[in-house]
Amino acid sequence: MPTPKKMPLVGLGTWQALPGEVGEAVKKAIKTGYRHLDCAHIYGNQKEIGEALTDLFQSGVVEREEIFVTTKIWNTFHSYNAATGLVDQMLEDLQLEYLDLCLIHWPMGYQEGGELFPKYGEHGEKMHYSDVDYIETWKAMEDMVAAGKIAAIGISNFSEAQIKRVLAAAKIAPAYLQVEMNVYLQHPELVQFCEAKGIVITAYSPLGAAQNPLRKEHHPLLLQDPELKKIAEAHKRTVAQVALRFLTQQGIVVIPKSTSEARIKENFNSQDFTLTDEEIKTIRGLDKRLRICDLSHRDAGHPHYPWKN
Ligand code: NAP
Ligand code: SBI
Repeated sequence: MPTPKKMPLVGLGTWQALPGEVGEAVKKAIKTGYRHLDCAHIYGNQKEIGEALTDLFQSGVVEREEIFVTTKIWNTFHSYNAATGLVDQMLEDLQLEYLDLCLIHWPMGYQEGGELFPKYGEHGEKMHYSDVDYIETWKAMEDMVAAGKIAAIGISNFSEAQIKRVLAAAKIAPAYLQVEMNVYLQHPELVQFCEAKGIVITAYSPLGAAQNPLRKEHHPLLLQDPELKKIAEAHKRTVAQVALRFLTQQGIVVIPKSTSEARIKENFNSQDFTLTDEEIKTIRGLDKRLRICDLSHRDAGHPHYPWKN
């Protein structure tokens, strides 16, 4: 049975880390000191990550027990059999005997058995849904914990109401929630709720998701924020480091994505300074409740879409 570990406060994001680059990024990150990787089946790069991890283990750079690996069950694998089958496939792809954390990627299930994005419509603007309830997916993950294949389980992109539903049905309560969170999307109510329930939050897109295809031209760029720039200058740090430290100083885990060695290091070296109460207050005032990773244009009609306006 794998022993659950504490999730390290800074992890490496791997979405949009390209084939041919992601393995090197993982190696650079581990050599820099990262001990936490955020992966997902839908990113399409887990085989390369698995090869990089095996190289790192075989060359003695790091041991399996020292790293925390998260992955996620994609929306087309929500039924019990599909979810358990996918966990086995992800273990094989990542070349691991167990996952430290497995998340349900989104609460909405999509039609199973075919493409990862079963789209239709003249411009592929609609999605074939499945009516599988995420509670069924949760039960599959609980059984994979009992089978020793996963150490901890959690959810991603779930609303507070949906988390309450999982808590009510669960034998194993969710230990982690991954959501979009950064200076422009601070979720104060959700943070309070998770604290009360003992759920650790992981902030995805902690730097503002500049490369997310869902970002609109008019969305302000967090890394160019003038207030953050002033605070960064006062600490002789970068805006990215301030944005990450703002979250980790509250105990929120961050998973910035980078494939550049310099930025991988910059992001990791964001933990050895402290923002003052005054600076925290200023940054709290920058919240815009700006969600970039918003699928409502396509999925708002899904019965389990998390964010109803
Ligand atoms: P992010 O980490 O906020 O931003 C990544 C972008 O910032 C990349 O373009 C990266 O480019 C650049 N960057 C990284 N470090 C930088 C620095 N120090 N200075 C300037 N630019 C920097 O956005 P994200 O990729 O959306 O989120 C991070 C991770 O969260 C993902 O990789 C994924 O693992 C996870 N995620 C999960 C979900 C979910 O549904 N659960 C959704 C989105 C993301 P370079 O690579 O060129 O450095
Ligand atoms: C993908 F692989 C393709 C599209 C896409 O859009 C929404 C955000 C997301 C996701 O669901 N999880 C991510 O990390 N990125 C994604 C991933």
